[in-house]
Amino acid sequence: MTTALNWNELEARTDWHPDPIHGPTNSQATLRLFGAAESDVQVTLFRDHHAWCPYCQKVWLWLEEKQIPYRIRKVTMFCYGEKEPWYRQKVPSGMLPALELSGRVFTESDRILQVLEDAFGPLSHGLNDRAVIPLRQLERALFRDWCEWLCRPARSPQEDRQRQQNFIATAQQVESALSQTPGPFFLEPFGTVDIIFTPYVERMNASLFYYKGYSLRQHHPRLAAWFDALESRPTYRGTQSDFHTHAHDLPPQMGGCWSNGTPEALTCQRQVDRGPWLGLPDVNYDEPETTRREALYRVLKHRHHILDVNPHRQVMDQSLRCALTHLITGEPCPPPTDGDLALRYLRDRISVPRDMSIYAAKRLRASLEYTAALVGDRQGVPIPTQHRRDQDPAAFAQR
Ligand SMILES: N[C@@H](CCC(=O)N[C@@H](CS)C(=O)NCC(=O)O)C(=O)O
Repeated sequence: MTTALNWNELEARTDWHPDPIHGPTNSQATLRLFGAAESDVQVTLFRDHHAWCPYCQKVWLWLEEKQIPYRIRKVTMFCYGEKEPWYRQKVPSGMLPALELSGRVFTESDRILQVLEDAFGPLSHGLNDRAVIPLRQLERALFRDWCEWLCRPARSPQEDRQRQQNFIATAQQVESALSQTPGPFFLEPFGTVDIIFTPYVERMNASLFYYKGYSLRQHHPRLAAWFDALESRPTYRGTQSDFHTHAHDLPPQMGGCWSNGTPEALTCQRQVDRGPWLGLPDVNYDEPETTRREALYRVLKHRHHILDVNPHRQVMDQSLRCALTHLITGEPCPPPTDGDLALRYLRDRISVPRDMSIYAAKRLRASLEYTAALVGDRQGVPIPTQHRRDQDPAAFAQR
């Protein structure tokens, strides 16, 4: 057992100093230059603060892959806060993403990709290439079967299984499309089609595991190889989310996600919510050795607000220092009474990649849970499913 390090001692324990503008793809940047001068930037991407919006991820990944210098302005989604009035003036519907290019504003992610393609050239294959169009249609078919299975309550276990069969049949068409090329991607080389599939297949992987006990990576080997190949790209790693984030960001966005209540689903849910997080099939590359220091740096940066929003504010300062002490030293550090509630509240609200990378989040959740368990087994305030105003970014953004 050890005692908690103070904030200065914790500050001294991290040498993680990311460069959001010039470094690898990351969700914190508000400007990306790829070697260009700031005065050359012609593009602004409007995307959501939390990096939850799948259509935003599509455009974001495209810009990163093509290395187009761009600015990022972050906007609040209806499900977690108030839409910024300045954005309503630009885009009256408030919908995301939007893109500004040479003074003109475009919405609808496919239209945006077309505009980008016209201005900067395609990312390997063009959106209207003969090989691309049927694959885009296949992506929408998979999306529909996923929505049907996940987002509409089944009247019976048979109905749930029927929808599962429909989804699997379409996923097998995706498997067969992936097997048409010798490499892991849809077409050679990596390009537009992979980007179009990425946001929702990532969300399918997370949500079907959590709500249906179904692992895409386990049942679909070509999709598993495709994920592995995606994860070899720093661009994807920078936008990649995890199971916990998606399991809880999707319900308010999709109008509900329905568990089939099977023992497999309940086991998966428990692991996603309570750990162990290492070993979940949401990531398959090796853990970098910097992840604990990254997690520490990110918490320190926002610690005042993390303390302010905690419902157990009075014990959170010491409890959090205990968990961070464990994170960085590996030593158990018991928090005060009620530290279990305070720490589990934060454990449930780490969002990937908004706050940190996938492995950093796993390490932080593990230390929060380990430290919480030293004083109690009570769970924190439940995560809402109708909205996520517990995640309102307004106060973080002001800082
Ligand atoms: N068809 C649109 C769909 C965009 C869309 O549905 N965006 C959602 C977020 S994923 C949105 O902006 N909703 C309003 C909000 O949540 O604030 C596209 O491809 O861009």
